Amino acid sequence: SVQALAAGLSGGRPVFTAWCGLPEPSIAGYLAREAGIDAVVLDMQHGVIDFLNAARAIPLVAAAGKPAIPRIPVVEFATASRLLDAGAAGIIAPMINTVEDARRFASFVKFPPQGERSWGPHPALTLTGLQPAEYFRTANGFLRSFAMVETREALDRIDAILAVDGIDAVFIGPSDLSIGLSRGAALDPNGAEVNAAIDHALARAKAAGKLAGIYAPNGERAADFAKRGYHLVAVGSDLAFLRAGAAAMMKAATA
Ligand code: 3PY
Ligand code: MG
Repeated sequence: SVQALAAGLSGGRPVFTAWCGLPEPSIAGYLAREAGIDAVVLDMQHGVIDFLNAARAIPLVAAAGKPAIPRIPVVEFATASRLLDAGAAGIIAPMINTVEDARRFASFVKFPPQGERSWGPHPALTLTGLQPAEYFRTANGFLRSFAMVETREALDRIDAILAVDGIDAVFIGPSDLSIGLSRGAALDPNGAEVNAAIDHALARAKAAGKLAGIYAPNGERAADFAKRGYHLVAVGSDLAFLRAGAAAMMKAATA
């Protein structure tokens, strides 16, 4: 499951990932068992998930045979290494706006000589079943780093961000991107300007031989992104799943 993300992303069909923000680890573990869900994001930026919640959720997601992909808080790159030690298969880093941000993020995801990740992946060794020397030799190849492009600055520099060694993918945040592209005038993640940027970002990632992921707030938008050709499509969130399920069931109950 930890190693499966890389293979899934190059499998010719999109990887659909649930998006968890609620702190109870079993929610991620249960969602990992739902049909159609290939992976689970643990959102430590805007979700209520702290390091311990994430470290406990990762083996529950792995027990379902699925990869866990935490999103770290802004600039907390050291947390990326700790989450990989805990058995995360990839990391999403928000607000990567400069090449320097991208380099710093990649350095915490990749071991030397590619990066500067410190050694100590004890839970990851248990989850993968790899011997230390083999994990060290292969981890840079199977762990995936997603640099979030969600500002005007980042979009302007997307080629340079994609060119950073150790950055495997860009990940589009349509909400922040809409705020940035409108210079703070509007939150409009479904607008024409954002949609054009979404196609542009995917094209640039493909031109660079790298991957692209994106966040979708509902199933319809997720299907749209999958059709456009995104490699990873996050469908969220756990709270949205809960509310949609409650609304549908209560509508039926009170009909
Ligand atoms: C955004 O849309 O800005 C995101 O970060 C996705 O949650
Ligand atoms: Mg965002």
